[in-house]
Amino acid sequence: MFWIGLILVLLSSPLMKASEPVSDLVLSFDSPATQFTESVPLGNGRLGAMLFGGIENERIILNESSLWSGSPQDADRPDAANYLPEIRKLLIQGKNGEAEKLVYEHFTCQGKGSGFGSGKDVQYGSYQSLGDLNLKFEVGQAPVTNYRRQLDLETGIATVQYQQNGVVYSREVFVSAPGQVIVIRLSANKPNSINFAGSFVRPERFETTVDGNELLLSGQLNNGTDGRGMKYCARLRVKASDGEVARQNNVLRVSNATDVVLLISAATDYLGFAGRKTTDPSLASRNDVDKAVTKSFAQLRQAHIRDYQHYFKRVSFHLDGTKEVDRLRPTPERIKEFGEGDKDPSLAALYFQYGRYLLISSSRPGGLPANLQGLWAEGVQTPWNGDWHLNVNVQMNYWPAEVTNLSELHEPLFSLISSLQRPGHQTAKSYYKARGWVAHVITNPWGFTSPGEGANWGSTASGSAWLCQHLWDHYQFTRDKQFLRWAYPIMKGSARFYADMLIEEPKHRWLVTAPSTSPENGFLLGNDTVHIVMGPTMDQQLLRYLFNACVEAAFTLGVDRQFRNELKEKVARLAPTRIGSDGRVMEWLEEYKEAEPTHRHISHLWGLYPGSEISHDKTPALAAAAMKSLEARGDYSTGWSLAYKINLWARLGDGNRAYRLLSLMLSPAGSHAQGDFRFAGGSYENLFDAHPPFQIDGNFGATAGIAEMLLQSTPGELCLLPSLPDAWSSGKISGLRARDGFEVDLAWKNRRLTSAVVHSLLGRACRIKYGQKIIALKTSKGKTYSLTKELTL
Ligand code: FUC
Repeated sequence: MFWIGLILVLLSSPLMKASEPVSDLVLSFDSPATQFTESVPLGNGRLGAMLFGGIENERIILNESSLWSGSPQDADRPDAANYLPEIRKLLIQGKNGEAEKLVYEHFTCQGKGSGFGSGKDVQYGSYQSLGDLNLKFEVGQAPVTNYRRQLDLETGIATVQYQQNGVVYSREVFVSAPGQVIVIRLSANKPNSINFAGSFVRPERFETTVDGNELLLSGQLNNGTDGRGMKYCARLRVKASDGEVARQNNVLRVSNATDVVLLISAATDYLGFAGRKTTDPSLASRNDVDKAVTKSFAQLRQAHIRDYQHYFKRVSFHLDGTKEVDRLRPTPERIKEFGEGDKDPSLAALYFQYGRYLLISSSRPGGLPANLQGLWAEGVQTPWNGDWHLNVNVQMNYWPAEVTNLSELHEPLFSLISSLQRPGHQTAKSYYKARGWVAHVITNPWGFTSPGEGANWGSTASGSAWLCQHLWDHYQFTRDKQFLRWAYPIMKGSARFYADMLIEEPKHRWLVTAPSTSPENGFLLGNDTVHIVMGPTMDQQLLRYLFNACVEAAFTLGVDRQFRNELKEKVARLAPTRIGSDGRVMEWLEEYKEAEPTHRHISHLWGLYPGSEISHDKTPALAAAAMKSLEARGDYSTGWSLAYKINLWARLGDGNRAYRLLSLMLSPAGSHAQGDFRFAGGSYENLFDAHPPFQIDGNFGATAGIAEMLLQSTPGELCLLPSLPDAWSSGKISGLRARDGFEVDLAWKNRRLTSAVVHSLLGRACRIKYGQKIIALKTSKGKTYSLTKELTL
C-alpha cells in the first residue's frame, strides 16, 4: 500500500521548473560530479556519503568516521629527557640551530611518526574511505534533459533528477542519525523503468560478496606491524517495490523496478576513546540494517529530518541583495562570480549555513571529532592522514560550535581531549620529566601525543593547552558546572604539565616554554632557517589563558588553593605579548627575520582570536600592532589561513577587510595562486574549502568568522554588528549564542541596526555594545529582552 502511495506521489510531481524559487539553503548543480570536490557531502556524524549523481554511473563515496589504519604505539623516545638540559642550554645561549639539530636527533618521536603525512602503512595510520558504492544504470542512448542535482540544507537531503525517454528519474539520499544508515531512494515516474547493477569497491584490503538482496563489503586494514589492524564491514540491503533483484558474481542486479530503497550500514571494531565494547562489525552493521528495513522510506526520512532540524533550525540567516535569477544559478557559477562585486550576498549566508550543516553531519555526541576531512575522504591515503592536527586545524573545526548554537556537537572534541591524558602523561614524563599531560602537533584515534617526526613542525609543545581552551570556552558559553567538574581535572593536568615545564629565560627572567616552535614558521639565523625556540608568543598567550582559566575554574569549584597560588605566581611571570621595532606583534622572544614573511600560520595573533588578550578597547597598541602583522602576512594564503584572517579582522572591527578575506575564500580554488600553491586557498565547486587539497577546517573557520562579524562576546559583554561589511547592507540573523548564556537575534537595514533581541538563558547580567552605545542589562533566566529602542534611538 505504502509503495503504491509513493508511486502516485511521484507520478503527479512534475520535474522542478527553473522558475521555482530556490531558497538560500540549496547547493545546486546542473551536471553530475566528475570528481570528489564536485560531489555533495551527507553525514550523520559517523557515516558519510559523497553523492556524484551520475546518469550512467552513480558513484557514492562511503565513509565511517573510525575507519583508521595503524594501531596504538609507544612513540615516546625513552631517553629524550636526557637531552632536554642540553637543548635548553643551547637555546639560552642563542644557539637555536644547534638546539634544533639535537631536537631532530633525540627529541622527536621514535619510529616513523606520521610517515611524513603518508602514514597509512605505519603505526600512526591514516583515516581512510570505506569504499565506493557504484550503481551502473542501463540508460541507452536517448538524450537526458532537465538534469538537476541539489543538496538542501534545510532537510539534509540530496536529490538528483533528470528526464530521459519521457521518464522522470529521481534519487533522494540522506544519512540518518536515528537510523544509523545511509538511505538512497531511486524512483521513476513510469513503472518498471529502473535497471542497475550495484557493487562495492575500494583500492585495497577488501572483499565483496552478495547474499540474497544484500551486498557486503568487508576487510581488515594494516595496523603497521603484523598487518592485522582494524576490521570493517559495510552492507547494502535492497528493498524494491517490484521487478527483480538478482545476484551476478559480486554484483547485485536490480531489474524492471519502479521504486527502490537502498539501505547501507557500516561498522568497524574500533573500541572508541572511551573503550566502548568491541563490536563485531558484521553483526553491528547487520543490526542497523535489520532495524532500518522495518521502517518505511517515509518514516526514515521523517525521523532524519526531525533529528537534523533539531540542530539546524536554531540559527537562521538571511542577507538581502541577491536577485532571484542569481540565487537560481548553479553553485559553482556563483562561486566564480562572488568576488566580482556585491551582487550575491546570499551566497555568504549559504556558506555560513553550510558550515553548520557540515558540523552537524560530521560531529555527533559519542562519536569521533571532525578530522581534517570532516569525515568525507576519498581513497586510503588521505592528505596528512586525515588526522587531528593540534596546532590550529582541529580547533578551527570547532570554532563555530558554540557561537552558531551547536554546543552539544563540541562533545566529540572533549572526548578526544580527555583520551589524550593517559598517553600524554607518559609523553610529559619521557620528554620533560614533568607531571601532568601534554600533546604536541598531531594525534590520531590511537592516542598519539609524542612530538612529530620533524623538529621544524612537530615540536610545538602547546597543542594540549590550545585544546583545553575549548573546555573552558564551552563552560563560558554554558556555565554548566557539571561539565566543569568533569573538565577541570583535564585542564589542571594540562596546566600542571606547563607549570613544571616552564623555564626562566635569562634576559628578562620571564617564564617560557622550551623547546617549542611558533607553529611551522621559521626564521633566519645566518644562512639557516631555524624553528626551535624558547617561548614563542603563541605558547605564552595560550598559557596565560590556560593558567587564568584554571585559577578561575578551581575557585568556582572551591578546590586546589595551593595550585591556584602557584599558577597565579607563574602567570604573572610569563613572557608578555610584545611589539617589535617594526610595529608588529613579535612572534618570538627575539626580533628574528622570518624565512617566509607571508607564512600561512599567524599564531602570534592567537591572543586576538580565538584568545581575547588583544583588543582595541583593552590593548589598543597591541591591536594596532596586530593589524600591522596581518598586513605584513598578506591576505592570500591557504584555505584555513584565509578563514583565520576573517576572524582576526572581524575582531579588529574591520568588516570590509574580513569580507575581502571571505571573498578570497569564496573564489574558485587556486584562482589567486599565481602558480604558488601556498596562495591557492578558496572553494571547490561543492563549497568545500581548498587548502588545497580539500581540508574542512577552512569551512568551519569561515563560518565562525561570519558569526564573529555579526556578534562578538566575552564573559559579561556582547558586541552587536561589530564588523558589518558594506556588502551586507541589509539582513537578519537569529539564534547566535554569546558567552554567559545569551541567544541573540539581530536585523539591520542600510548598515544600521533595526532590531536587537536578547534571550537570557541563565539570567546573568551583561553589557551590550552597539557602535558607541553601551547598555547595561540585568536579566532573569528564560526572559527575552528587546533592545531595539535603546540601541537605535
Ligand atoms: C598544519 C598546516 C598545514 C596543513 C596541515 C594539515 O600543519 O600548517 O597547512 O593544514 O596542518
